[in-house]
Amino acid sequence: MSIKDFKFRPADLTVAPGAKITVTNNDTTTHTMTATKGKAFDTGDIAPGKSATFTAPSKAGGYPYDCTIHPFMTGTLTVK
Ligand SMILES: [Cu+2]
Repeated sequence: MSIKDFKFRPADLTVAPGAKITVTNNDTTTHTMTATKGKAFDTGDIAPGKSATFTAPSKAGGYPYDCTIHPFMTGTLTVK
């Protein structure tokens, strides 16, 4: 998935448990993709033009996330 214009694309993503997810930041400012509860996943800072990969949780469910730098950037990762 990617980030562009302060939006996660797609914001809502469904993946298999334990899937590897790569996030590419196509903006000109740093972003993160961080689970809002329970530290389920966190890319840390992704600099402009860079990518980060994280592992989806192994437990099925819905995991809301945001960018810790820009909390208005939100989405939900669904594991099933
Ligand atoms: Cu951000």
